[in-house]
Parts: sequence; C-alpha cells; structure tokens
Amino acid sequence: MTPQLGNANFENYIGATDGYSEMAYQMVAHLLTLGYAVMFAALIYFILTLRYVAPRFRMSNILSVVVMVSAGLLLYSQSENWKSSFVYDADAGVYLLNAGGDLFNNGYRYLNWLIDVPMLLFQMLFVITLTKSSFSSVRNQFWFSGVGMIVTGYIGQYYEVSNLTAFFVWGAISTVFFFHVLYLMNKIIKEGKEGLEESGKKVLSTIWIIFLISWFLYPGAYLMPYLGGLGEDGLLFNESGVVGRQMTYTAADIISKVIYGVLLGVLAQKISTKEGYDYTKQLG
Ligand code: RET
Repeated sequence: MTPQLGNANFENYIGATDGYSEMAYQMVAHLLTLGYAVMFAALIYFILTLRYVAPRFRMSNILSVVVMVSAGLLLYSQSENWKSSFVYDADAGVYLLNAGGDLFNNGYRYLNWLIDVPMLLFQMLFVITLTKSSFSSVRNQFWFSGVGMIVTGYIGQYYEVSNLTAFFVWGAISTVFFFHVLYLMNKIIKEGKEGLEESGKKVLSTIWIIFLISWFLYPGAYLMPYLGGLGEDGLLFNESGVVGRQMTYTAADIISKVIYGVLLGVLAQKISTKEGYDYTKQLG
C-alpha cells in the first residue's frame, strides 16, 4: 500500500514502506555528518591561507569562507532532519518514518545552493583576468542562470514521486539554465588561460574538469530514484538509491566547494608569486 505522502521526497516513501536497515540509516547519517565536518575544517583552511595570496585575490578566499559557513550550517540541518524523520522500530528491526515528526526533504540543500552557486561562480571571476568578456555581464548572467537552475530544480524535486511529468519538466527547464552556466564557465576559463604560464594553464584545466564532473553529479542525484528504471519498481527506488543519493551529494559538495576553492587558491598563489608577491615576508 502506498502511504499518503503527497509531495514528499522518495526517502519518506521508503521509510514508510520497507524502512531502513541499520547500515543504510547509519550510512546516510554518517555521510551528512562528514559533509558538515569537512565544511567546517575547510573553513579554517580558507581563513588561514588568506595571506598566502596577493590582496587582489583574497576575495576568492573570502567567498570560500562564505560558502563553507552556509554549507556547514545547512548540512547540519539536513543531518538533524534525517535523524528526526526516521526512528528505530524494535519490532520491525528497521528505521521507520517517524509519524509525529517532520518529513525528510532535500530542500535544505537547494536553498544552500542558492547562496553557494553564485558565490562559486563569482569566485572564478576574482582569480582569472577576462580578456574579452565584461566582468559585470558575466556576473549578471551567472546570477540569472545559477538562480534559475536552482529554483526550477527546487520546485521539481517536490514532484519526484507524486507527479513524474512535473518532475521531468522542471528538471528539463533547470537543465537549460545549467547548460548556460557551463557554456559561460567554459568561455571565461578559455579567456583566463590566455595570459597564464604553462603551469597556471594546467591548474585551470584541472579546475574545469573537476567543475564539470562535480556539477554533473547534482542532476544525477536528482534523478537517483529512477536511474535504475522508472516508477516504484526501479532498481534504485529503495534504500540503495537513498544512500546513493546522499553519497553523490556529499562527493559533489566536497569537490565543487572545497577542492575547487583549494585549486583556485593554488592558482592565485602561482600568479601572486609570478607578480612578485612573497607571502613569507607577509607572515609573522
Ligand atoms: C538540479 C535539478 C535537475 C536538473 C539540474 C540540476 C542542477 C544542479 C546543479 C547544482 C549545483 C550545485 C552546487 C552546489 C554547491 O554548493 C537543480 C539538481 C541540471 C548543477 C555546485
């Protein structure tokens, strides 16, 4: 029997029917905890490395700090949400939906992206030098399409079980914005490479690759319940899909926010050194 869960995310449907085994429940709890622990650790890193780069690049570190605080807090809420949504049932031997509590919803993440996506995109603009495009035009387009992508995806995720047509249509609209963001990022990375030395170019190429991989993981997580087949009989419409979704989100978050920020810092440090900025003289 399908429970009356309306627009709830599929995690609740699994919790209300089969329930979660100890392993699946704990894996999700641990992944969410890992997520916010990494954000708070990296927060310290971005603060401490602020002076390693010339002043004009420091905005990139500052934006990483903003991203770490917002992601850390939201992942903490997401983790509390998981723990209050499902409770252990000793008779059934699994974790079941907590009848008196909040339902589980991935929406905290989406609202976090509303802050983080524009910040991550702007960060690039503070490290590279644009040769053809205008700073304010790229910044405005990043805002527009970044926000458009998230808001439409946020609406779509409410329909992941209750209305598959709405789920895919909103997802498709979101993808149009996503491709615009990818197009812009690719364009400015190419421009940014122009004035750089070989080693700087290499870092920028790596940044583009990890950007592409990690950003594509998010739509993968959105589609997760149906990656093994459509409908409630699909191979991933169960606890494996739930764990898979949180694994994907956690990996994507660590790569797109932390590793990306660290690599931008490495690039900024290379350019700073080349321009004669010696950070060892600035410390102490
Ligand atoms: C959604 C909805 C389905 C279609 C697409 C999506 C793309 C999401 C992306 C999110 C990136 C988030 C980042 C967060 C970092 O803090 C909204 C899942 C294309 C690309 C980088």
